[in-house]
Amino acid sequence: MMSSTKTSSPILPRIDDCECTPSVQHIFRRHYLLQSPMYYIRWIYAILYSLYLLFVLRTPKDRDIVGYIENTTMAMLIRPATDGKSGEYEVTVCDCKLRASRGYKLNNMSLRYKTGKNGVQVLNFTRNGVDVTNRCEIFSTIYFYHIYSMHTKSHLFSNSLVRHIVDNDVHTLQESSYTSIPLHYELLHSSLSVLEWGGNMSRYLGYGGVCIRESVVKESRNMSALEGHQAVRRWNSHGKDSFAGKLFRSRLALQSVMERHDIAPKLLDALFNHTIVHSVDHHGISEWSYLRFSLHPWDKNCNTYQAFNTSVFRVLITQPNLNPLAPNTLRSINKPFYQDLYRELKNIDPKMADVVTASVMY
Ligand SMILES: *[C@@H]1O[C@H](CO)[C@@H](O)[C@H](O)[C@H]1NC(C)=O
Ligand SMILES: *[C@@H]1O[C@H](CO)[C@@H](O)[C@H](O)[C@H]1NC(C)=O
Ligand SMILES: *[C@@H]1O[C@H](CO)[C@@H](O)[C@H](O)[C@H]1NC(C)=O
Ligand SMILES: *[C@@H]1O[C@H](CO)[C@@H](O)[C@H](O)[C@H]1NC(C)=O
Ligand SMILES: *[C@@H]1O[C@H](CO)[C@@H](O)[C@H](O)[C@H]1NC(C)=O
Ligand SMILES: *[C@@H]1O[C@H](CO)[C@@H](O)[C@H](O)[C@H]1NC(C)=O
Ligand SMILES: CC(=O)N[C@H]1CO[C@H](CO)[C@@H](O)[C@@H]1O
Repeated sequence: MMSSTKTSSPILPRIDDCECTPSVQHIFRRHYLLQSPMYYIRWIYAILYSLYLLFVLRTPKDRDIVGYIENTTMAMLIRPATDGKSGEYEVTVCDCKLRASRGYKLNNMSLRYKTGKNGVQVLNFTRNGVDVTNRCEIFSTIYFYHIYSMHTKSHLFSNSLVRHIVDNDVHTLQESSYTSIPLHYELLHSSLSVLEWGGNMSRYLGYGGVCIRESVVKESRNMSALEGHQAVRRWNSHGKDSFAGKLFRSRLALQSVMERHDIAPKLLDALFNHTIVHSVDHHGISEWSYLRFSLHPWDKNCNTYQAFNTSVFRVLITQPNLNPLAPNTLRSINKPFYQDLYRELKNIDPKMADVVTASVMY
């Protein structure tokens, strides 16, 4: 049962509310003990595996670009072509605030593609008003926008949600408080972060995220791409078994499980992003980016060193990285709420249900 609500503050999208205040100290301790060592262990694996991958990865093709967009939260931005041509779709981003190293800035981008009997075809792509035809650059630009803007939005409500769970002692959701706040603290303040800080990059780990931290925080303040339920309703039009359709059905499943377990309905969207959207999106990112491309969207081609950097980044940061002894997946938590949710998600897609975690863990 939900305990009485001491504070009724709304759950807010604040990525930078990640300081170690007294009430969340135990979560920082748990994170340093159980989750953060996984990055050091996995680093060795990432290096070795990436050396092998250099021999097998191929450059992105049109179907990789479209597959990536349709099977990650980028799917939320897909619209039928404005001139109404059937089978043609557009993805358009304006007023983006993201900056990359070496002084580059992504202001806007627009992709148009076609699906049909002969497979998919990218028709045109513009970035900052300039046409780009190189498939590597197109993929890399979309990847850059997705991980630092769209995906980041699934992290945004987590700090506030965790503080709500802790401050109100919501026992049913205890597992949903793990790791998220300390993880965000490390991303925004640690010198080991994968994000650049004033153009500086961690020298210790040897992988190279290329986005500037301050620009990620700035971009995260604009949630208009996710305008509440409108966005959610639109997903259903993609078809029941598309990525977006499955997310739509998962949200309904979460809603009914929350009702059964007496969890305040106001937590729905935050909890949805924090558990299902975040982990399923990570899974999509890593499945659809086993390719040879540079992390920097303005690199004209991808040399061996850049391909290696990208691969280390993917294995270490985008691939789900969990402590096998404390994975915090729904499946592994032997408590009624999480087991109930796991069962419902399994009816939608068993593979998807297995990757969902109770909180933002990586
Ligand atoms: C892409 O091409 C179509 C016609 O082929 C054109 O109408 C549209 O404006 C172009 N889009 C971009 C972003 O260049
Ligand atoms: C896109 O960005 C470029 C500059 O980077 C700007 O000149 C252009 O007007 C922008 N286009 C749109 C549609 O906002
Ligand atoms: C970035 O590195 C430069 C040169 O090493 C240093 O002077 C500067 O203080 C660093 N900036 C930050 C924000 O750490
Ligand atoms: C690869 O990562 C290292 C370490 O962060 C970075 O210094 C380097 O610039 C990156 N190289 C490329 C080509 O992205
Ligand atoms: C927020 O992002 C949307 C596109 O996702 C854009 O149209 C809008 O202009 C942005 N707003 C601000 C204030 O940057
Ligand atoms: C996250 O929550 C917001 C606000 O409740 C919601 O509008 C949005 O659709 C969710 N984001 C994603 C990626 O599902
Ligand atoms: C693996 C997977 O889920 N692939 C899906 C990617 O998106 C397309 C279009 O929505 C689906 O048809 C695929 O099944």
